[in-house]
Amino acid sequence: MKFLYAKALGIAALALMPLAANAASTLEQVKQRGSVNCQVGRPEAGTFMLSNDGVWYGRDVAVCRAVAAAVLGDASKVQFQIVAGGARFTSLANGESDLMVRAATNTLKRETQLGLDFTTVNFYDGQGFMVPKSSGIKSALELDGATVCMDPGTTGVANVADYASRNKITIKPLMFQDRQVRLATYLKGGCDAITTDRSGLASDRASFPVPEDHEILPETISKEPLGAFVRQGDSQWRNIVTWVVHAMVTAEEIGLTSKNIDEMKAHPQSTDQSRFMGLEGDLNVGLGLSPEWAYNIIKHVGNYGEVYELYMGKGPEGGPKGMDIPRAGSLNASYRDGGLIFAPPFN
Ligand SMILES: N[C@@H](CCC(=O)N[C@@H](CS)C(=O)NCC(=O)O)C(=O)O
Repeated sequence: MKFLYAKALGIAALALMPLAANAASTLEQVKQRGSVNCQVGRPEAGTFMLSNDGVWYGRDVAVCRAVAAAVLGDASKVQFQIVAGGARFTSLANGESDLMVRAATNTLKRETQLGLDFTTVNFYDGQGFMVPKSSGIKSALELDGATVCMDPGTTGVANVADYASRNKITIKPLMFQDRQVRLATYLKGGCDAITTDRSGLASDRASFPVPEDHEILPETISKEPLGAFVRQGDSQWRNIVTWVVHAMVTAEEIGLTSKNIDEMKAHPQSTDQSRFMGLEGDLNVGLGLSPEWAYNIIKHVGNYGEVYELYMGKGPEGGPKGMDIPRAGSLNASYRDGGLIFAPPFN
């Protein structure tokens, strides 16, 4: 009986094998489709913004574009997809997107219970609080008894509970999934403070009628390593998304920018530059991409530092204002300057 059962299972497994082997990989699907399906958040300053003529740009959008540049040689070949915050993980797990880049934090639970893999960090954030300056509040520790507006589907909820418990204070959460409602409630005095990742607070503040009237308090109450998620079970695609971000970091480390890369391609300064640009070696082979994959990212999107300055830094000259979050001295500085931005070696 046991044997028969095992045999039946074996046959069933065999019957399933050709199906699995034939299922197109994410890379093949993207190539066939000719575009990358990339889930981002609703337009907000810094991370995922939409220009008046309908072009997406921003810190997280740059990761979508870099993947398209690496895989298809064209950073514009991205279908940007927005789903409500509460559905972001299930939508990706169900196959609607090839990747999701929307200020999502890597956590043990998310990486092990949702059928998803985290790739790598493109921004180290941490949760903070913002209050109206008129409140006179100067520290999060003064929020004892305060009502704080937050998004129910985020890491922020447990962080606030943990922070309150550690500091023996009481914080009353007021949950609104809809960002506009959350911000409107805060602006009308419906809650004493608002909380989310600090870069999210900067972007919330940028949307206020008088940003200077609001203060982000000094305490950072959590670790929020943000980056792209992909579906579990396709390690080639996971490698592609992961190493696309590592390539942006590496380019900065070896002195390649969107502005100088053509000149460097004509006159490489070192063998690591040559290998990176696909002039020698075989770095592309295991990824299943063309030798120009990394060159295309830097040429069409830029290196890590360039993207940071455009969206999290000052912003382009004459263009939209960046979030003005200083990189120097922060976790997002290069490891050479004491930060955590570090790409593993390419060889
Ligand atoms: N890093 C935190 C917070 C992320 C966050 O605030 N996400 C926002 C921006 S994408 C969101 O999804 N809000 C709901 C929405 O935009 O629909 C997390 O991963 O939970």
